[in-house]
Amino acid sequence: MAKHPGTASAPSSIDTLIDAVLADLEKTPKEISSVWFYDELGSLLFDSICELPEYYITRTELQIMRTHAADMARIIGGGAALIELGSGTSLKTRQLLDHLQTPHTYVPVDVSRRQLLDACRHLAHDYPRLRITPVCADFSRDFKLPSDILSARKRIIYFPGSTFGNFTHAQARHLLARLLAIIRANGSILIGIDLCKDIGILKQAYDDPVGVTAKFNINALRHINRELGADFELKNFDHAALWIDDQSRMEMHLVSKRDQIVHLGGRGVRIAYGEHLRTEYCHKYTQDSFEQFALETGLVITHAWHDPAHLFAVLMLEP
Ligand code: AVJ
Repeated sequence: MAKHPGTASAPSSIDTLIDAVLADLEKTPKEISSVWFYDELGSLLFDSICELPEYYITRTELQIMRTHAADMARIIGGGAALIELGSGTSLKTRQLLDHLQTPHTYVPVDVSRRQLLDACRHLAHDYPRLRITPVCADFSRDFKLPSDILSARKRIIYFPGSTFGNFTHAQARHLLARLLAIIRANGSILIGIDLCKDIGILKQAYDDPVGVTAKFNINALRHINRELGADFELKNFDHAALWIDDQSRMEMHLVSKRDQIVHLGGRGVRIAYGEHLRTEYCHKYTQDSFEQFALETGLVITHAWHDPAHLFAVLMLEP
């Protein structure tokens, strides 16, 4: 496979990224990893998506936390280490921190160092007695936890945002197994799950009439062009949001509007008229289907909190 003209001895990180994108474009259907959504513009576009009336997820989960965080905190009890996966601005976490009895420590885990340190600075000001141990890591891969976590009475993994749905079932099983190893015998996992619902609602949530989600999706190509020197013509792609019933998931795609060749890393990649590039999948569960899934990993649902319309659920899982 063509290499970016990196150093002769070892491929640069650009080489590695180019090879990963080329490998994704060799799949059937072609894929573009959703990690390319989140450059600065992509993060702003996602913040705008969260404000859209059609994108119910963020506001619904926040409402569940506002309504039930005291109950969740009572069940968690004092002296727990709270480990949050993909912590972002830690907005939802504040609902828990406001009610947790003397938490042992808070461990926000996020891949964005800037966002992580920014959130920690604000939290340290607002919760002066809270011990905060940030971990800059991609939680979808193995990551090291600070040693003092092991001395906490119990470990709680907080995994909000329905991000769990962005993993395939095989990846999700592997992730749950890794989380089980972290919480061990007496810990818990508090996880946000987007529930199955009317497909029309889902289609609107992932293909809003104003076109913000379309811009968010297509921006991934702009990000690749800028970072890796590719030449995707953004106007040659349409956004599409599809419901894949047998997988119980929404998929976001970019659809080629013509026969075209995209150049990347010295390679030409042919993309045919009408060909799809899959950029994200978002699995939707019923509580029963998720329960079955968790049981296979040795976890049971001990508590469930929903919004009144049952659009979304926050579930407490225990070994
Ligand atoms: C932030 C990954 C949970 O999958 O619903 C929003 C991203 N994609 N609109 C999701 C997203 C399209 C969102 N996650």
